[in-house]
Amino acid sequence: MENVTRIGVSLEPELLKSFDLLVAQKGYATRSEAIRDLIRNALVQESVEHAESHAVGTITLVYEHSKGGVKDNMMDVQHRHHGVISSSIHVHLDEEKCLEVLIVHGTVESIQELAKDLMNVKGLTHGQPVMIAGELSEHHGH
Ligand code: NI
Repeated sequence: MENVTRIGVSLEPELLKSFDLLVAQKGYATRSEAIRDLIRNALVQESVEHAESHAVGTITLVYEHSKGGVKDNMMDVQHRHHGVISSSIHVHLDEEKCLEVLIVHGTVESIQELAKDLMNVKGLTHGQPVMIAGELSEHHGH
């Protein structure tokens, strides 16, 4: 690997033991690889904690399409936040249930507001938005 700086890390035996277990479980080739991953995750986490940071991500929704206007209410929310939604994927899970995954981009705050409004739609089960730091590039047209 080019341009790397070696650093020393001191760990208590118990913590090291647990860490080595994690390394094995996650299938990392080396401790260094695992530590690099942990640091990257922490940096991404840190960046998406700022409301004004840009992020891309997904929001996963499950609902029964014929129940109590859920589809219309959800569509209203999606249209109100159209600037945040890049795309969506709809899968009919069975006769009643639909799975919808929204691909979102924008400030962390705008994604959280969309997720909050979706959460308020009765009959919609949803996951918290999954966000990673980043911005769609200009040529994607936004
Ligand atoms: Ni459907």
